[in-house]
Amino acid sequence: MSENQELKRHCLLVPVKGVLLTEHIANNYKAVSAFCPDPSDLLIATYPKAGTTWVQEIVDLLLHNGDSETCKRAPIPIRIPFLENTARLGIPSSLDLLKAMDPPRVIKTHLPFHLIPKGFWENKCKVIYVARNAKDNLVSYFYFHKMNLTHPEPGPWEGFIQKFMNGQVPWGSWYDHVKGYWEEREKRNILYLFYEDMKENPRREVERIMRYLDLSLSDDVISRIVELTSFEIMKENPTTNYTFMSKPVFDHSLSTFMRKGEVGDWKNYFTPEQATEFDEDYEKKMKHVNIPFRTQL
Ligand code: PPS
Repeated sequence: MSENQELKRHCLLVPVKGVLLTEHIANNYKAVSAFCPDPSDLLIATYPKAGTTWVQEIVDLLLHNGDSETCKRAPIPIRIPFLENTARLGIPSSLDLLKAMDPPRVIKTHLPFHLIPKGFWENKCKVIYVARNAKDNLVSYFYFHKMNLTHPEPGPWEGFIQKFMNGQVPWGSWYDHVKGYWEEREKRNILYLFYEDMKENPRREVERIMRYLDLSLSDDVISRIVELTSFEIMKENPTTNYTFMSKPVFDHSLSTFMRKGEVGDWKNYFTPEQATEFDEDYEKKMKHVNIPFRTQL
């Protein structure tokens, strides 16, 4: 894409407390940081493209006893507002949406741990964090940059790898993000999930989420939720596949939101040299933590 087209996207990245955010979200941060949740509210936090929508849909179905019709009542960002998001394309700002909802509410965020409004910790809200291995997360984010016209143009693949490694992407460093929540997970009672575990055994992870939410659903309902949240069904579900959001926000002709949903897809994009360079850098950045990421199943 040419520089002119790049400018047309109007996507400046602005640092907030050391983390790059898109301009509209950075400008909204002061209001977001003052948001005070109810103790009954649940937060779903992720680095972008780690499996947010998947967990959102699982949680909504768990809270509605697997009732698929109720869970089609509205597109996912209306059912589960995206905390820091501003108004666009007929979807009101999330702070406005939340004002109009009675607790307990479920809220999505991509903010790193240190940018989460303090009220979530003061009120001891439950928090589910989902993490995905860096290489698959990066590939998914690269394709998302192509189709999300509110993100900067990703540029060539090789250059995007460098941007990701340097945290020069919206919501900043993947490394700091996954470490930030990992280090706080026990103290704050955060349920820390992995995308790869969900792919390996979705039922086990749905049950894990159910227990964290203090719910007890029948085996049949759990089976139904596992089926309704499969990649294939969510890809066809108009409330989860983001077809409700089109240009000038998402251009689905460039890449679909529900793209592949696989573990190990990175092997189709990284050259052996790129993988080696990435892994060497990864070892340095992650050497003080032992987060059990898996890059293949
Ligand atoms: S966002 O924009 O940050 O909210 O995106 P997010 O939902 O976190 O991530 C999108 C990726 O998750 C995949 N996905 C799934 N994989 C497996 N099963 C299910 N049910 C599922 N739902 C979403 C989606 O396909 C994106 O990953 P990629 O690798 O790009 O396909």
